[in-house]
Amino acid sequence: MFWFSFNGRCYKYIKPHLGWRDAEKNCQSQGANLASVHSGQEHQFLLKLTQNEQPQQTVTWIGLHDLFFDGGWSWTDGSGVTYTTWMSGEPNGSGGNCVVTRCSSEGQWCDYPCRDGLPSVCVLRAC
Ligand SMILES: [Ca+2]
Repeated sequence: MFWFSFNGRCYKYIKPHLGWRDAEKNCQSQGANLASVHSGQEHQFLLKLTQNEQPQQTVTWIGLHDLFFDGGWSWTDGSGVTYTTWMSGEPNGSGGNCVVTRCSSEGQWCDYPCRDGLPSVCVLRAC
């Protein structure tokens, strides 16, 4: 699996199913973090990237979580939460403090149980 660049950052789809914390650790081992998303264009880019790697709609970890306190969303790469694209009715807090993309066919987000083993996307700050 390769890194793909968009707007000066690089993204990689991670196929093996990992829990959210292990997915973040796996990204960190490559000098990266789970992906953060800051615009509709970046969201569309990530959706296409994940669709190319896995055509079937598959919920996929990104770096958003509210593990510090309920509803206090933050990105693992330390960037600010300036953009969100939640699926209707989400986040609903049911079982989950970690966030997936591709929850809907448009790739919108849901909060999800952090322990679930899922594919993920890493982002490198520079590439
Ligand atoms: Ca949810």
